[in-house]
Amino acid sequence: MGIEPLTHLGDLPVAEFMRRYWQRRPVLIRRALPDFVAPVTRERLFALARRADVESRLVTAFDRWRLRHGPITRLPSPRRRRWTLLVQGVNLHDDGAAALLARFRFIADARLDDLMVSYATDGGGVGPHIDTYDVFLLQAQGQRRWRIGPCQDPSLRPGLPLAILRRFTPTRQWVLQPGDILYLPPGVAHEGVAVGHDCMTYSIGFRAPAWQELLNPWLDTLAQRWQRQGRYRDPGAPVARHPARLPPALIERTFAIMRTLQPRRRDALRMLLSELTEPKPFVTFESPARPLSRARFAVHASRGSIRLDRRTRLLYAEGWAACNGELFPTDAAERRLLHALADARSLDGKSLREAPLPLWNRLWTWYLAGWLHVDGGTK
Ligand SMILES: [Mn+2]
Repeated sequence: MGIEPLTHLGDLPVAEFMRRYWQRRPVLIRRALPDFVAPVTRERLFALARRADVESRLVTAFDRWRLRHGPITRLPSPRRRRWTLLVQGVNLHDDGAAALLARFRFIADARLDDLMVSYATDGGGVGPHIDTYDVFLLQAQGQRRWRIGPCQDPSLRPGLPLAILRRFTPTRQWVLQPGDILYLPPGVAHEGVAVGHDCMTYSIGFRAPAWQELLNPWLDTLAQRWQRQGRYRDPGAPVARHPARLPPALIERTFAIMRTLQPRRRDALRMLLSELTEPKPFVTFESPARPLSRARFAVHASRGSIRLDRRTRLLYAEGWAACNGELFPTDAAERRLLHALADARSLDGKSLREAPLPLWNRLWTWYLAGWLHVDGGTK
């Protein structure tokens, strides 16, 4: 039931990929996914772009660069050259796309960002640029020419609606065919241009949290949490012979109080879990229309199976876990099953029969919130 992550990209074992290329250098892998069938058709993609809950952009380069944000209800003709449609987070809206992304779970979920699909007509692209993300550029349909090079100068062309590099000196280029993958670590300058019409590229993106983004919410809570009564006192202070000199006792006492703020390892763990499971801004969950009662839920689930919604982010570490931004301590009795659910993103009914009561309660709450679903089982 769970989707097995890839063991190889083409002939390259993923362990070797991680050792040699991940975060280090670009690599082109021909026929990386030999059995690859594109899960998202052009029509499906265009339909997604029309929706208000889907993040999409239309880039045209007819006379000059133009950018429009979604929802995109009218597209140029697929026979017109030099336009491209980009749809973000396709894995959040499409099971086939989510399944494709799951094959890249040889990399930790904490690093996974999303699957973006771009559709382009002949000559279409978004110009030379750099990304802060690791990306697998998987050619899904048609052909695209990628040119890459070192980024010596990150300055951008002024006055454009897109981030396009002022200077781009490509050193390597390839034309990708369906099933080929080009992996790029962050910071490599690149440009992809469709060769012929009906070009579709899937960008499987991996985020690296910026320290600033990650730590800011924690620093804010620290400021709120840190309430302390009282003031500095100095009974018995010596006569100030150098009145402008800061009293050493004031420095010592202040430092002693600041030291009490030292975070513990557990604080880092909790911060990471809640930040990295926070749903993306566009994500909403739908509760079941006619929810099962707590008892019926347990019956259905233990006869069939449960699976996490494709939008749900569930991460765990040590004695803690977080689901969609909600942090909780896990108790020893539920831990094994909860971790199994998080790793496989599904659990069969047989293993659920041993689930302790607190875990059943948790699962039922998640079911009511639309975070997980019950499958199969007889009624
Ligand atoms: Mn890019």
